[in-house]
Amino acid sequence: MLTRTDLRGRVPSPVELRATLPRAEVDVDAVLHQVRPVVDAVRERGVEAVLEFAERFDRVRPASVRVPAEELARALDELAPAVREALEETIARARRVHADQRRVDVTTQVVPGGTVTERWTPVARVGLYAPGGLAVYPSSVVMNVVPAQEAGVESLVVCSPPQAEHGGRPHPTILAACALLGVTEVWAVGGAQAVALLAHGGVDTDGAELAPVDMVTGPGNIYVTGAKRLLRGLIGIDSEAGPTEIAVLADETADPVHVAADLVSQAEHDPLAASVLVTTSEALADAVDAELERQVAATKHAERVRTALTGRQSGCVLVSTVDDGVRVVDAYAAEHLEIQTRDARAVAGRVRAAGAIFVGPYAPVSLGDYCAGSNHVLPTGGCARHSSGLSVQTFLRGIHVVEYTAEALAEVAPKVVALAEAEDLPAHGQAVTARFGASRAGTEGG
Ligand code: HSO
Ligand code: ZN
Repeated sequence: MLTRTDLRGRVPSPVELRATLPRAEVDVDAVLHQVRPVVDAVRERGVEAVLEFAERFDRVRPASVRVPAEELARALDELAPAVREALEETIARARRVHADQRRVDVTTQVVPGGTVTERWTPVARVGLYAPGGLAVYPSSVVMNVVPAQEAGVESLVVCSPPQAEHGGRPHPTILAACALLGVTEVWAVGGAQAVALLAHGGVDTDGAELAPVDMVTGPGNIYVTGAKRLLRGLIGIDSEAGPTEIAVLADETADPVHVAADLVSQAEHDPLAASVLVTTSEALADAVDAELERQVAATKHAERVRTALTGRQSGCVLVSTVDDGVRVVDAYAAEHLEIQTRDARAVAGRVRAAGAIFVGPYAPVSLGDYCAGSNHVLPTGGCARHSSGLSVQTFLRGIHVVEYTAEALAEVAPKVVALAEAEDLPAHGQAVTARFGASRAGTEGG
């Protein structure tokens, strides 16, 4: 089922590797001409425009956009107890991991009397987007809200599309997740218009205000991503989310049933999802293929999964050694990487590019999607080469706080002046010497 690429007996160059490895092509720029008028309309006409787009795209016109507090509480009351318990466990585990990510301020004494402190300060107000439609993921609400809360973000607002079958409110499990997390501000708005409303702020039909946010995070479709691309700068964003990806690096010790199940699990998200097997064992590749046929036939979303697995973004790469495999998965930089080899932990230690690494036979990606404690908002499309997943750090800014005494400044003044002159910026030097020397004495004298 997986298209094979045989790299045994040779180690391709980095350029060749990039050209060889399968990857989905998502052209966000191609939708910008559709997204721009939506963003402009919301900037100019606020909630009025939001309601028009709701009618057009979501086929419902909510009476108001802000979700009343009692509806959040009701959604939680009506949530199935098993789902509530599972979400509570997810939240508790994620909180433990993310609480440990908090940073302490560090003060460096550069010279006697001269210090620089890096002060970690949370973003003041954050908007979190939770998709509706095909993908209703309360788990993603948890993965966005928990790191923001643990970072100390004081003001949080969640946006999610209005649903016709739920009276123009977001999906009830999204509302219930918000209630469990202690999020009290939820607005029923989706798509590009949600990102625009968060960025510009607006006033609801009943006068309730949505204050503009400093940052928007959360997964969404290509229009949401397009709006983030257009509004980046006015607001901060997390990395642009593309279709989900799993790569499995396996040798002959891997269990083909597990490997196939994990490849199917992420293919279930999206016909454009990528499932990639990198292996030293042709026998394992054959066994995984046979297992995929069996498992795909039996799975609920068989059509979507088959499209993903047979798409050009998925495939199987044969390599000579596990270390060659590490080179391949590094070049691919998967959102999720599983290591199913002998000495899996040591192999994982040699990997340099992945959004998250799942080590050994008992750490499937779907554990990480829900209950590992790790975050599941991770860099896709090769962005794991330079970016990390969502964490407390995403919501913090490190502010350098500089404190120097007169003596410490005087001591370094000639160096500031020398550099200022080398850059032909004499006023820079003057700003230092003005504090000492003749002109200072003149001022005091006058
Ligand atoms: N695998 C997805 C996250 C998710 N899975 C949500 C299930 N629900 C991207 O990491
Ligand atoms: Zn998933």
